[in-house]
Amino acid sequence: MTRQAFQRAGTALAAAGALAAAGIAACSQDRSAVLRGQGPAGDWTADAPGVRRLIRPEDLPKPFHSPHADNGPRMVRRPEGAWPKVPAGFKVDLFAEGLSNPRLVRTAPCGDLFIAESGPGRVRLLRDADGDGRPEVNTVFASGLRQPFGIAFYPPGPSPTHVYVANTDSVVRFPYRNGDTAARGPEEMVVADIPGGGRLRGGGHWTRDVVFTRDGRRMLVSVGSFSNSHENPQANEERRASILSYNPDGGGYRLFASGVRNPVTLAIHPRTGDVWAAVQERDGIGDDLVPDYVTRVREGGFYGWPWFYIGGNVYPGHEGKRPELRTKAVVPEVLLQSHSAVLGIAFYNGSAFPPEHRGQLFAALHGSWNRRVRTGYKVVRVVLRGGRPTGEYEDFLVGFVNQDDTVWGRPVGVAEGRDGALFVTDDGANVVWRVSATAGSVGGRAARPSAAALPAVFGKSY
Ligand SMILES: [Ca+2]
Repeated sequence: MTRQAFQRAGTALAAAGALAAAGIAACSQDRSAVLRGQGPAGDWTADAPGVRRLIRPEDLPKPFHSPHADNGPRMVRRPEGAWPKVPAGFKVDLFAEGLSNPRLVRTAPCGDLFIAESGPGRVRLLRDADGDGRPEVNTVFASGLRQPFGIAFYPPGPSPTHVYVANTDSVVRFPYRNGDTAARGPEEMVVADIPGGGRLRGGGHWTRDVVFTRDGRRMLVSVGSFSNSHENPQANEERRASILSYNPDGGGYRLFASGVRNPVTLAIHPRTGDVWAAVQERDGIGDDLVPDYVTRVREGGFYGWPWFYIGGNVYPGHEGKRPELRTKAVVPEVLLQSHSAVLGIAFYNGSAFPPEHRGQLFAALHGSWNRRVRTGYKVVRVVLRGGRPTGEYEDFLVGFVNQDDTVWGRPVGVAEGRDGALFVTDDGANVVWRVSATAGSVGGRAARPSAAALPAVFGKSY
């Protein structure tokens, strides 16, 4: 069977599975309908706004339960009439288009969106000054960067003095004041020796994120592994598959967490101060292994890589190694469909969305390249209760995969705007989407805060 025929067969099987679970789509707004485990209903054909999933460590199959797939998406232009789908009470607008490889997005305290255009090595700034849902200012804040991804405003709070940018191999910063549309001074080196990856250094996970703890005293930098699961002992994995901790000036290095294969993005919970990470897990041992995850990260925690996964499961090829670490491997809190390719995460701290969407975590799933039937290609809501994960996650923004298996959009970054909308970068269509609550929805309100409300919003803790 050719690979394409195999994919078609897989898609047909999945569709049958989805039909068998016919209640799923019809009950997509029914909070009691939760898809458990992985399997046929876990792919894109069962996606719809409101569909919830719960994957537990005991749901994992054995390694090599299915063949390894290599079927990255064939990207196409958005078909006529296609548009991202969101739950009732929300709408999606195209905020900006014509960007170049838009990746991570973060909101400045003044409301400007800072977007890493990793390919061309720059940070773009978008500003919707008049609140009409389109940016009047669209400009380059900084350029000449090296595969930039992470962006952080320092110190935390309403009046940052610097914008930090995580290149693949360093952390740099620029002097900044609210309202600046271009760096007001030259780049300053903060950490010059982050292990780099990707196009410049010939391999390995290349994205680096940077965030500050809520008290502003520590700077956390996430660094993915060089290899899949350290199959080649010669590969240099020093200070990789880790979250590194520094003083904001780049001194005071220490290890914050280890064994986290590819912690693409980090987020600090605005009220609890917990450190959260979105982590991509391993490839090559089947369609339903290893689940990507989103979790609170314990300082000093070891998350298994490369010898173990999702707790003490032994990764094939590492049998008998490091037995003393097996019981120490922390089980992550929210397991996502394997190969979803989780990228951006952001807390929703605003009040424009209906109540059940407040205080929640949104996660962008870039989409699988190594699963027979695609999964990901959507934004999900990680369901929190009182700032803690429940383990469940729910489809929020879907619809980027066509029936013929081509793909027209790939979500990367998510950020809450000052106006309470959710912004999503898409490096498949090279656009930014804006998701807002529609007038008249439960808990909805005018998208733009009144002038009188601005200072309070402005001063909230990011
Ligand atoms: Ca505007």
